[in-house]
Amino acid sequence: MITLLDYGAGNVRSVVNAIERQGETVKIVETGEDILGAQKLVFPGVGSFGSMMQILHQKGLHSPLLEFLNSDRPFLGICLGLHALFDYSEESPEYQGLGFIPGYVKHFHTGLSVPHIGWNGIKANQDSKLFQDLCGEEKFYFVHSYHVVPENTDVILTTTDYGEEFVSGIQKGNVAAIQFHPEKSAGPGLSILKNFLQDNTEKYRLSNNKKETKLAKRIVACLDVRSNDQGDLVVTKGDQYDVREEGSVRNLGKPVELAKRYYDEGADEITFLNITGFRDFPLEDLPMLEVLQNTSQNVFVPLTIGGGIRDYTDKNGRHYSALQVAAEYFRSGADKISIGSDAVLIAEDYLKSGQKTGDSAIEQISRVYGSQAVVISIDPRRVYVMHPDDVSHETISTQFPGPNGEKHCWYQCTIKGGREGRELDALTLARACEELGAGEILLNCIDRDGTNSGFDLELIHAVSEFVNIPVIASSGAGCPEHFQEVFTSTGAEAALAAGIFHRREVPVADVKDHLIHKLEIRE
Ligand code: 1PR
Repeated sequence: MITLLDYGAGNVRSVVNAIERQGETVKIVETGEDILGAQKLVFPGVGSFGSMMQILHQKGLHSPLLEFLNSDRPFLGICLGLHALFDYSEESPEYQGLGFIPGYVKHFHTGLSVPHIGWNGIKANQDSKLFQDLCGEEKFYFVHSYHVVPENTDVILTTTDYGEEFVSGIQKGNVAAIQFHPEKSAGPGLSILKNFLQDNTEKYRLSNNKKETKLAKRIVACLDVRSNDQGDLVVTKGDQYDVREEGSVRNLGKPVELAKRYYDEGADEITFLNITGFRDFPLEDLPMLEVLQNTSQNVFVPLTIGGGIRDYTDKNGRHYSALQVAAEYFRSGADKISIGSDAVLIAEDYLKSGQKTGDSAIEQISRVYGSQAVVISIDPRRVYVMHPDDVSHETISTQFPGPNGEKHCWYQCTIKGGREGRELDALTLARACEELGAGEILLNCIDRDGTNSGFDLELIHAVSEFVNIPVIASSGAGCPEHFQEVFTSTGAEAALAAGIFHRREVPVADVKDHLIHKLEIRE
């Protein structure tokens, strides 16, 4: 029996699924007594340090947790569950941590994109039972903006490199905690959990030498999902956002099956986009929640869900906040949520007032779940202009002149799946959402969507230079070379495709095989 501390602000479902995959049963902690009675305790932490410590105090779990740690029974902290062990965090300096490990939690200041999102390696600083069956070359999934700084270096279990060498794991007796998410790190992550769950105390050496670890470029498989005319939830695919073929919604397969196939092929992340979310209400869209629940049982890489995340009033006049909608998705197994149309409207209000209200979906969800959980999906289309001064938008000079020889263009944001253009450009939207707390940009392109003609490199380059958060390139991938091109000529940290995977034109594995000796890739 494994006890798992769920303080209510994270995706514990995936951790439960990963532990149950090892044949163990999980008891979710409800009370302090549960903690004190636990043989082994797993503490997954997602969200913000402040809200975590606040909830632990409110639920009376703070002292029992500290008592458990001091009893030296087996403990595994994950991500924020590592940060909680320290004295305080720069993320929420007004809150104290557990103080079990002297030291503090520091924000990244490395000049690289923050959050640190993706697959990176670990270097061992001591032997551990957690390292059984690992060779030292594995990569694990990180998603965080802060890292721990222990006063005593003896507790350091692992370090990782991201602009600077940071502590990615600690071990003190039977208490261990890691920055990365083992439940989202595919096979190597499942091995770490298996090793923690075993009763043996033998320690293993991680054989890798101290060579610098590198963050891998991510290959993301995207599943645009909607109900077809028969009411079944299907994976569809637009051609420049038009998903109909001979009058019917294109049906390219079942969401859970396709997601599992892409995971098995090596996809680093899976994204579901509920493309009619702008008009349907996701919480009534139970099939979408079931898709997430079923997928998270067998897919152990990060899941992003988008579509319809906004404040909503149902037909009975009952109001739901975007935070409630997002919370339902997180409880169903999502690690990140993606906001499309509502982000455009939120940014327009913010840019007009110059004020942060704290009430927008972006601010609320990033405050509770952390900025790394909030992705902004941008649906832009190219608009040519003769001169940059003809518009008040951020423009670029383009190598691809317009129909009248225009050498400049801007990228107009749209909402409702491209149906409505707005007086806002993609670069300004991306920066505004970053200022409001978003952690990542999913940068689509209506002109390239479904065309197999390659990514819009000019758009992706311009946006990734304009913000300091990671950018996922999307739309237009037609061959593995397009992925190499977007990674070598833009700052994109991830590249997403849909059509070539669903139409079985290019397997995910072929993309990775093409890149493996050219770029840092997770094998
Ligand atoms: O506006 O918050 O409800 O979110 C709606 C979400 O659904 C947004 O993320 C929006 O991008 C997406 N969406 C809405 N309508 C469509 C459509 O196709 N009619 N999908 C749609 C847009 C973007 C990617 C696509 C890539 C890769 N698709 O999912 O797969 O462009 O395509 P490719 O590799 O096949 O070229 P909200």
